[in-house]
Amino acid sequence: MFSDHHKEVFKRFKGNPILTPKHWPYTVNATFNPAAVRHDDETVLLVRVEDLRGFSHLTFARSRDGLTNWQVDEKPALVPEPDYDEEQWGIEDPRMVWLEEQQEYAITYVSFSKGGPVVSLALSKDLKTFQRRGAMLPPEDKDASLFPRKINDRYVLIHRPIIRGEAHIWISFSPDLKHWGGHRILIPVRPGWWDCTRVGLGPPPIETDLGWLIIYHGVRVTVSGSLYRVGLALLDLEEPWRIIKRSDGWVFGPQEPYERLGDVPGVTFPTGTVVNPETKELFMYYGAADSCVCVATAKLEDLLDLLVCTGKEEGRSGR
Ligand code: BMA
Repeated sequence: MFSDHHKEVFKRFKGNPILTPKHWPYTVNATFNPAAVRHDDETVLLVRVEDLRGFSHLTFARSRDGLTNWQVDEKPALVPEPDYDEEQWGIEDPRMVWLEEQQEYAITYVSFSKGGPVVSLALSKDLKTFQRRGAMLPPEDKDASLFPRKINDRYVLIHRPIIRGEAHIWISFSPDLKHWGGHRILIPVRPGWWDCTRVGLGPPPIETDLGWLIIYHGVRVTVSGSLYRVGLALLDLEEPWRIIKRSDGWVFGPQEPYERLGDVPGVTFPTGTVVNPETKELFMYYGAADSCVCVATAKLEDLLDLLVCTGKEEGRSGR
């Protein structure tokens, strides 16, 4: 009835958590939900840092092996900008992709407007200077990332609006990163399942020979709070609104004390991956219990095998 494939496909790094407020050169409450890229021979995390007002900003931490010896920048890279209406109460949960065609990084992050959370976009060629593009779509919206390349000449965005109280993952398209259309539901919540209350994109989509690998979080509300677990899906390479496969069960979830104890217990929230081009090992960076940054690894091949062997074919979405 249920395959053992799902068990232990990810291995937690023994040195978890890799980043905590103790690593910060200034006083902070929590460090979590980081974007991740490989840049200049280093793994670079753009970490969400919550200050003692409860507002978040984004700061870089770097490591050669992506596991140890993290160097945290003295100063934040992006702080909420009062000139932008939607950045009054902090900026959170970045996702970052390298746009090969235009040789620049796209950072999508959550900021708070008077109307609720929105997704904002910043572009950067060097991770030192940032060009803010403002809010992409109306509230309420979160958990967004661009695909690393245009598909059929259009930028593609995965995001998670809340509409009529429903929190499904959506996909949208744009010719210029400004005007968005073709909106449709991509990965819906599954009533009764572990991902019944809310779903949201985790790290940016990963291009593989079999399709775009999606790592997403699914939420179930219980009597003692929300459980944030992790599932997988595979999207068609050229028609990314089409789900080829979706995992039945979760492949990762709160287990360790650092995932079960913290500001928000029971949360594993992946937001960045780095894939080693030689070994095809995938490093998944995640926030644990909204308190610290952790990493778990998996073989890319094992994740795809799991989807191909046990995933369900969902057919066309966007009903
Ligand atoms: C989500 C986001 C994340 C957070 C998670 C668990 O809605 O706000 O930043 O990690 O809830 O609290």
